[in-house]
Amino acid sequence: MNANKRIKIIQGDITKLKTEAIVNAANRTLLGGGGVDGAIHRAAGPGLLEECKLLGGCSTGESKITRGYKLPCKFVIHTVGPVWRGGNQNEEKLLESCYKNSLQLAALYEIKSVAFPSVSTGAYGFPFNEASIIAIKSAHDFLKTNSGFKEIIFVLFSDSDYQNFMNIYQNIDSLD
Ligand code: AR6
Repeated sequence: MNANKRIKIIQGDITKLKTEAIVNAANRTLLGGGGVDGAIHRAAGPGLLEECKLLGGCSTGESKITRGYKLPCKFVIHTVGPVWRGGNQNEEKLLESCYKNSLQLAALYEIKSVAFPSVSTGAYGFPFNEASIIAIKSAHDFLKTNSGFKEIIFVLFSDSDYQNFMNIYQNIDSLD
């Protein structure tokens, strides 16, 4: 199926999703934090933290996988987005790596459905529009070469982020 038809955009709380895997916007310790990371750990319960403690942290732009514990999803893919430092610290490439590595890890585990939050655009301060373009292009590129992958869902927490993301998605060029 056409890559565009396998991209979904919704507004809501990612911890409620029954998709096979959800992605967590974590930090390098993988030991929890605020934002979506805090929400995922709260909803998953203490088993998630216990498994995360065994992972030895995660570098920026990389991803690691755990089970979902009390979450409705089966797996959590933890990725560490870059902190925005003005744009000259390789932030764009690192954010692209978060999406690519998370999707490759999903494929390795034979996961066919993944939901992403807007990585790095909260506490880490990455400009929303640029981050959204990177997210959409990375997802599209992955789907083009992974025809068996069912869907990539972008979950926007606030209504304004949802509206902005939809606008960007509808107006983005160079998706073939
Ligand atoms: N479902 C979906 N999206 C959410 C949810 C939710 N339940 N809660 C927040 N968001 P952030 P970052 C959105 O700050 O910028 C943590 O402390 C939020 O509105 O969670 O990558 C980590 O431990 C925003 O659009 O992640 C790190 O230290 C997006 O998720 C640091 O924050 C990302 O915001 C990571 O910062």
